[in-house]
Amino acid sequence: MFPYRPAMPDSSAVLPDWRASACPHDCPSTCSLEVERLDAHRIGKVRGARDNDYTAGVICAKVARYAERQHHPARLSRPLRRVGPKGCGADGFVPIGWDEALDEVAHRLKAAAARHGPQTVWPYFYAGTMGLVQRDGIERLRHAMGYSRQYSTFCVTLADAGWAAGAGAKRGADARTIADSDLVVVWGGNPVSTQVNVMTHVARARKTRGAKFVVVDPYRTPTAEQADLHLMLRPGTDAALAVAVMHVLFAEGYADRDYIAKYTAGADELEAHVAARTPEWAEAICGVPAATIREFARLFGRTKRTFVRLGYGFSRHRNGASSMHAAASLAAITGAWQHKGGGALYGQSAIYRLDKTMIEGLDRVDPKIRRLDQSRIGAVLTGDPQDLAGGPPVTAMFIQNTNPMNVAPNLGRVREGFAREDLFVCVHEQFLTDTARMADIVLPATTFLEHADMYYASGSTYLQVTKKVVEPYAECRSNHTVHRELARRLGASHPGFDMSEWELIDWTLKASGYPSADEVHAGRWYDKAASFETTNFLDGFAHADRRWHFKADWERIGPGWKAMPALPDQMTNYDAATKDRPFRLVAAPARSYLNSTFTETPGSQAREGRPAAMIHPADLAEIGAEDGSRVRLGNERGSLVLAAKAFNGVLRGTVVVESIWPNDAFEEGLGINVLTSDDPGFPAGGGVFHDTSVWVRKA
Ligand SMILES: Nc1nc2c(c(=O)[nH]1)N[C@H]1C(S)=C(S)[C@@H](COP(=O)(O)OP(=O)(O)OC[C@H]3O[C@@H](n4cnc5c(=O)[nH]c(N)nc54)[C@H](O)[C@@H]3O)O[C@H]1N2
Ligand SMILES: Nc1nc2c(c(=O)[nH]1)N[C@H]1C(S)=C(S)[C@@H](COP(=O)(O)OP(=O)(O)OC[C@H]3O[C@@H](n4cnc5c(=O)[nH]c(N)nc54)[C@H](O)[C@@H]3O)O[C@H]1N2
Ligand code: SF4
Ligand SMILES: [Mo]
Repeated sequence: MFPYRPAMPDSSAVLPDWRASACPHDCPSTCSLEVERLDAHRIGKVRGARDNDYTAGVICAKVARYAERQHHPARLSRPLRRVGPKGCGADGFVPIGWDEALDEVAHRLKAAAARHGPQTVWPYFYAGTMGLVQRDGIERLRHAMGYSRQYSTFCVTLADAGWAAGAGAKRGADARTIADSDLVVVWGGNPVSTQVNVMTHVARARKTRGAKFVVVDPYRTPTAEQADLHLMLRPGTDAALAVAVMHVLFAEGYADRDYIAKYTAGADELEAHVAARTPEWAEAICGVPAATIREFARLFGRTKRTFVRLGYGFSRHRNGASSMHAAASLAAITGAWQHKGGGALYGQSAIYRLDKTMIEGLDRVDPKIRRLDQSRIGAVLTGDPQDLAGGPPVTAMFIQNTNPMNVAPNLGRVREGFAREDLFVCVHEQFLTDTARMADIVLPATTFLEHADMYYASGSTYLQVTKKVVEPYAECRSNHTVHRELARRLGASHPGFDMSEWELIDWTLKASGYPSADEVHAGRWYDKAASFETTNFLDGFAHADRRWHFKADWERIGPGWKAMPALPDQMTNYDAATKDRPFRLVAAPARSYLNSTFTETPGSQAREGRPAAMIHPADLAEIGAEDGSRVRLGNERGSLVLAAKAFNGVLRGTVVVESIWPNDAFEEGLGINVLTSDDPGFPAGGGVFHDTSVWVRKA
């Protein structure tokens, strides 16, 4: 029985008071939560909703311990002004009042715009919260003021491009049907760490159907540990692997010719193209033994109900869009899409079809205003003329929901940019992050338990509307409140600034054909799932010809299309190992952190220990190091020192550093992204966080 009950006045709260909410963090699961409310200011336990059939009562440990974060002694409680040098700790900040802080921010943004024009101001945000009102409302302020636009490239750009090339729209098979599969392939993702709910559905398939479970990943992740077969490949070589699997599927009669004729385009050319690309050819590139590639291809070919869960990780390479297109194409060769429990899923964002005009101020977008690439923040702030698109320097920033001084690539250059004395920065945050330390003014932000919002899931089909569970901590204010306060001071007008959070949610839902905010909230979630026929594209894929495209039309997707192979193939333009930089670094997410979030909570810190470089014992021996040695990793961008961890769950030549640790967890004060490149991936940009060659020496 679900113990949720409607809100009661505090005085009568004798029984545990569980309130419904949704996880706001940047994770495809967007779990439905139940939060124990101890009183108007304090929460107790957090658990997953059992009667939501995607969450199914399971959430990750870091969110189950949310009280640690919510009531953390280091949470920001008041607006702060920096009096110490840029990058200083809490000691270098003094508390100020909200009016003084907001007046100052407005004054500095106005002064910057008066000097250089409005495009000198760069509002900067990402997905620290996935709530549409609190995350995306900054866009309304931007567009109403004519500030520089942002091209958001940290996360999904490469994967989106690769999936779109094949399917035409970002939607796919229903994750709940994983339970009906006979073979589940997790390709380039690590759901045990990054979206635990996938594993619930995999466990069901294994238990009830004896399903096989295959993982494709450069290292033995906690997910790979559970697999029947782990294809341990070199980073950035997924296309070679996928193409060799195609070779076997065609050559050994596993291709579903009827399905291919009805639902796909380009199969003849593809078959001819892969004929020479044997498992032996792929082994030389990806490092997976040819016999293992054949074994996997035959399993894939024999099984009708094959579900491919595509992660983001393998797309974070310069060639990642091509890898995504190649891996995603396998299900269209065997026709797995026709069977319940078959098909592929990368993300469901396209199913929700929300009208975001009011939240984002889309009616005020001026396409003539330049768009600055989020991942190129180092180049933008250090004045690269190409990145500035011929416009003025960026001299003022307002930052919410992201921590670029830690998570952005080419971190040395990012720090150089933030260190500029002529740059004004305001950061609205829950904690004094590495980015907040570079700010002139820091504003304290509410958490998802202290404001209303709406969320949709990428990994499932649920849309959720939430209300605050407790009162805002100390003087914290929501993002929306700050947008309104700044709009008033800056003279930005838009009807969205006159609405409450709830009114924005309600407007958006009604304009998009959903029930009202109150109705969706009362139902706790709204399932946007389509019929099996539609989720599995049996009524056609989302291209004009209704077919899966084996031959990608990259020109429609991005300006870097000329570098792309139209048919799935191994692209060579990535940061391959060289004699000087013989290792390939994968900077994968840590299980107990979520990007840079939760790096402050004691439970997560205790589980993660310290930053470590996981290296094959034979490689360690070759550099004269051993388990626990201090090693230095470096390349042309910089270097850093960390502890070596002998690990035989990688191929030789691969190094894995789970992240994203705060900068001060490292001896020299800069984190792992000092090594990662801000080169845009092909063909439309995108962060290449796992595409890095490095040297490793004993420190
Ligand atoms: N605990 C935890 N959960 C998270 C996050 C976190 O930081 N920590 N981050 C959240 C965010 S923002 C996102 S986008 C998602 C991402 O979730 P995932 O889809 O899981 O993607 P990544 O986390 O980037 O990487 C996952 C895996 O990709 C592998 N990988 C890297 N390069 C390659 C390659 O070339 N080929 C193959 N086959 N695999 C490769 C890595 O080794 C890693 O195991 O997770 C979200 N959830
Ligand atoms: N080395 C390496 N780097 C990576 C990655 C990797 O795999 N390896 N992954 C990349 C990816 S996929 C992503 S998505 C990015 C993500 O990087 P970020 O966007 O920085 O992600 P988070 O750490 O989740 O969130 C940032 C901040 O948002 C704040 N926040 C949360 N809710 C609110 C709110 O309601 N209001 C305000 N004002 N602030 C809030 C949190 O306190 C947190 O400090 O990192 C990228 N960087
Ligand atoms: S698994 Fe993801 S969505 Fe679910 S509680 Fe953890 S971080 Fe939130
Ligand atoms: Mo992400």
